[in-house]
Amino acid sequence: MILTRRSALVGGLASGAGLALSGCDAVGSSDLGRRILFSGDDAHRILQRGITDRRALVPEFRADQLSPVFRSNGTRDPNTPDYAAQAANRFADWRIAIDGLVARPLRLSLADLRAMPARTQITRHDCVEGWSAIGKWTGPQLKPLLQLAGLRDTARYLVFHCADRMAGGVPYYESIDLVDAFHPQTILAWLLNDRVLDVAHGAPVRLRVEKHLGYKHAKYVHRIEAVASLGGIGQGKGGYWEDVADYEWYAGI
Ligand SMILES: Nc1nc2c(c(=O)[nH]1)N[C@H]1C(S)=C(S)[C@@H](COP(=O)(O)O)O[C@H]1N2
Ligand SMILES: [Mo]
Repeated sequence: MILTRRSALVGGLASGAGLALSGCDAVGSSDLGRRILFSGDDAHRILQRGITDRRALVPEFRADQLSPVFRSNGTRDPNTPDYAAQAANRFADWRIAIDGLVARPLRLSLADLRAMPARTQITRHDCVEGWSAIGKWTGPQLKPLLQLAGLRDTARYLVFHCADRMAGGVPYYESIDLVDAFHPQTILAWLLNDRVLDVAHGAPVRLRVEKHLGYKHAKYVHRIEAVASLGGIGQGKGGYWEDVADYEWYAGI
């Protein structure tokens, strides 16, 4: 499944604007690719290619391709007193903070997020535990929210703090860099398949960072913190699973 998406992506680019060699796999495995990589082509162009690839969109699907059931995985209910109270009140008093290295720290309500222009995308979610599902996600793109907050020049990563507690009481968290944060398909989803996001899938708001594996898609996000380094967060590897199970921080597909 994952390979399929990667070949679809590389294939899509190949048929596009002459960027056939965008994927590292493609570059490494073709003769022309090897010549470009190893014949003194300047590093800038190779870097440029990598960035272009990371900015490309992942495939989107048609409504008739939606999975009949979108599984839930990991935490299915944070079940803390605070979260339970918020959920009982249908998240009317819930706020999401955007802070850290920003000029204007924000606290936004669910109504604020719902009032923002939204993107809807039908994408495939790939969990490392061996299942995939196609779902339709709707919510504001992250980029305009970050522009509203005014990221400082020193900001390099966004940390997504979640409401659920994992083994040992440590909170789930995830992080992404600015290339992924500004990607058009990176959204804060509050609708799944045209319905208000349920608790099992991350209510009231979860990250969709479509170029990445499932564990990067933080559910129950209540704070987005802009930081210069991931060193001081959790155990410093950029995410809960990265910390406890050595999952890759860059989980690109
Ligand atoms: N806060 C939080 N986010 C999380 C998890 C979690 O346990 N807690 N599990 C991750 C994993 S491994 C996957 S595959 C997806 C599952 O999302 P879903 O429950 O909507 O299918 O959420 C990710 N985000
Ligand atoms: Mo997962």
